[in-house]
Amino acid sequence: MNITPAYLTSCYLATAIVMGGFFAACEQQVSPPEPFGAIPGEYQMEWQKMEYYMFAHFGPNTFTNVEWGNGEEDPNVFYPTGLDCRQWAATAQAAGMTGIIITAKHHDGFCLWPSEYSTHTVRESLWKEGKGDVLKELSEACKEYGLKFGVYLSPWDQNHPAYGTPEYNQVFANTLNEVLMGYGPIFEQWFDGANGEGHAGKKQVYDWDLFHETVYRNQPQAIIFSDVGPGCRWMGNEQGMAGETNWSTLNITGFEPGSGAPPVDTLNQGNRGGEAWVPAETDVSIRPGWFYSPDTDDKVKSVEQLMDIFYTSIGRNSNLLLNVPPDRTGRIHPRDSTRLMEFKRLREESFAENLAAGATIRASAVRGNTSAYAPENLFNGVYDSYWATHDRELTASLEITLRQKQTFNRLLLQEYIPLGQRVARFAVDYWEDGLNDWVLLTEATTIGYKRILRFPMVTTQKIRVRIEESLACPLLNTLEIYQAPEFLSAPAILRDKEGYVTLSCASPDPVIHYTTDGTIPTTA
Ligand code: FUL
Repeated sequence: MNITPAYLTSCYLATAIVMGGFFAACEQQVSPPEPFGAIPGEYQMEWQKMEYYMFAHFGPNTFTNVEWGNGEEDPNVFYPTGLDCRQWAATAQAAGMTGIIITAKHHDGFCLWPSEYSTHTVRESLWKEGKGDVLKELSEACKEYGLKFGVYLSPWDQNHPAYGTPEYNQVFANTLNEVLMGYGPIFEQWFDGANGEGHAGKKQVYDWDLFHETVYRNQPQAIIFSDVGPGCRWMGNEQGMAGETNWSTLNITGFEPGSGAPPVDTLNQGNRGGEAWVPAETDVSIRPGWFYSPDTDDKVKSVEQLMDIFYTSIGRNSNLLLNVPPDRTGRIHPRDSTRLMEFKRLREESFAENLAAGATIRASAVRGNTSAYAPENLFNGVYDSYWATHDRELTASLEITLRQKQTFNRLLLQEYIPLGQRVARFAVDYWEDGLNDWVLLTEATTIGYKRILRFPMVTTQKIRVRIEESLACPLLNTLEIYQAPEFLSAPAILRDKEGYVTLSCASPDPVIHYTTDGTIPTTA
């Protein structure tokens, strides 16, 4: 066929609504989209795909019923009667987690390994006659169970005599060095921002450059967590609620972890078009406290609470670091492990069958009108293939026709973030046969690595995703639809200063019935 410029133009016009089979006749060479703004590094991408991993707070506080030990505890209080790190790893693996991060040293300064740079360690305890090493046991167990291993080391140290003096920074760097050299590979280095007084009543000015340089020298692939990254960021609360709007980009110049961090709502939402790629990590505990206490055995979060947390973390462009504190025997308590398995089962039931499989899809625009960027790429399960629009096309829509009418209540979308986070606002409509028209189903802002929208059950054969605002041409690589079991989460009842009462429920599944005159509500 003789392809003339006029022919290409007519192809372009004709594909204003793109039909799959049309590409073959009109394939053109088209350049891939340019990266937009800050983009993730290779290790940040690997980290993002880990999604869900375990936090293990363990140390003297496990035995003393306190959350913050003061560093004056007798090392002998640390006495797990049957430490079994393989049980932690087996539990994490069975729960569907991808790694474990342990509190190698919390604010009390107690080291779970026999550190050369401290006199407050497992070596000073009677546990295993001073010959024990929790980091060794856990790092080996993680390898055995195919999990990644990470460490939390608190710079705040209420035990070390040098804390509060310039020498302490080098002591802490040596401590880090020892852990990172001795127990790697380390996928994440967790830096707590807490900066309190040492036992001599002094505060420390931390040398973050020295600490970061020590991490990267030993473990170049490690993702450094802190309030402001640089690898990933605290998302501003410990309740498991990442922002509805959640940018993985953050302005970091002039900020520091701890009191010098950006406001918590900025950490919660990130900065639109922010200068650095610092994605959110949601850290939350399965119990009311971070450390084990027998007082909280009956307060392990319910499976519904965990499921809500799943949707407000992983479902909102954040990784989930779920704390499951080992108990005084040195094992994960059966209450917690049972709950983890129930949570896993509910996730499996919720995402059992992708109802978008076998659907047909049309896009309002396709980059270069080529199959390389066709909307079918949303369905092929290949991470690196995506649908894209032309550079100048910042709004677009996708129309999905399912194989048959389906009933569903979840929509999962993924942006192709290796080229930057772009989508700022979008809406989803469903086709209502009775009205012969589209009806708005839900609206949201950011997508990022993964966004899962919850809405009440709807039955339809067609949905439409409208991208209403994007910082650069949108790139999406996954669209899935599910019918998840409906569940109740505890209703929240709020009354403001004016006496205005709001009834809400984290899960959109239940329908709330109420009266305003004190009578018992009915479904009417
Ligand atoms: C906080 C600490 O003070 C808590 O004890 C806990 O370790 C939490 C994950 O980080 O800043």
